[in-house]
Amino acid sequence: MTLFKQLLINSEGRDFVVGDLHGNLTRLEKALEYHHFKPDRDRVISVGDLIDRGSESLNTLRLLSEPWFFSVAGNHERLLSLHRNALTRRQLDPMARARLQESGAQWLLDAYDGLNEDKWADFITEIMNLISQLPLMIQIGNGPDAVGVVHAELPDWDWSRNVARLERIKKVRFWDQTRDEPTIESILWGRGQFQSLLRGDHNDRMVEGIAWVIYGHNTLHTPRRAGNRLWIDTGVHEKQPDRGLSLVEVGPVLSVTTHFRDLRIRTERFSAPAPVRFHSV
Ligand SMILES: [Mn+2]
Repeated sequence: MTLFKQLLINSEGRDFVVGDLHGNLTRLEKALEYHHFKPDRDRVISVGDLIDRGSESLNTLRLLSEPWFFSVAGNHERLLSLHRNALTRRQLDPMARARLQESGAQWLLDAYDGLNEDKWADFITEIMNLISQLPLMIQIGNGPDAVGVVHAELPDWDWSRNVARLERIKKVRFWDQTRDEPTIESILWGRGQFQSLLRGDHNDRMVEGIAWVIYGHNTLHTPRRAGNRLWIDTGVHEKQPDRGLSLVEVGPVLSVTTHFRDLRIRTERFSAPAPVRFHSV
């Protein structure tokens, strides 16, 4: 198994790509209710960062056992896996503990401090098993209409060249090793492309070989598009009224709905940018 996952087109129902959940399962359930989500035929694909900061981290991660739920990994899942040995042996050093605390993993540290030996072993085993299923890139559908899902950014501007990078790395090896994999870590951690977008650079730049790429990781007030790239993390874990959870209904036009904390709901539609014309020589 590789770190790339392809989902066949969902001809029976709808697909929703959802922004960073950060332990806010109830907010997702409310949003899905609004969209009349049908678990027997619709699907949810998450951009990663299921855990930390919110109070429902474990149950949000457990969504991975649902047949209708899929996710790429985010840097928060990766951070736990980088500390897996120390966590499993219960030998966190103060620096690792501070790093986890800073990233919002108090839910995990509470269990680390509070559970007896057997319960902790079960707890950490379940978490690491769930995390190590995660791919780093998901492709929904096939051909020119396919939609890509990635947590942070792509190291390459051609979709299939990124897929090729992942296919060189065994999934088990990636999740077992406790150090970074330099050729692909920007998929989980990168912020450079988003920062250049904020500076106004590369606003129309396209990722070749795919209709759309949807990202989380960088928090915005409203979803933002540049070329065929779309960022949808609108900060569900933040307390401000104008932050919320965004979902993209996948189709010929992307329909993006943001469910704000103050209960406002805002929907925006994005049609595919004009295809690049090729001249035959
Ligand atoms: Mn992130």
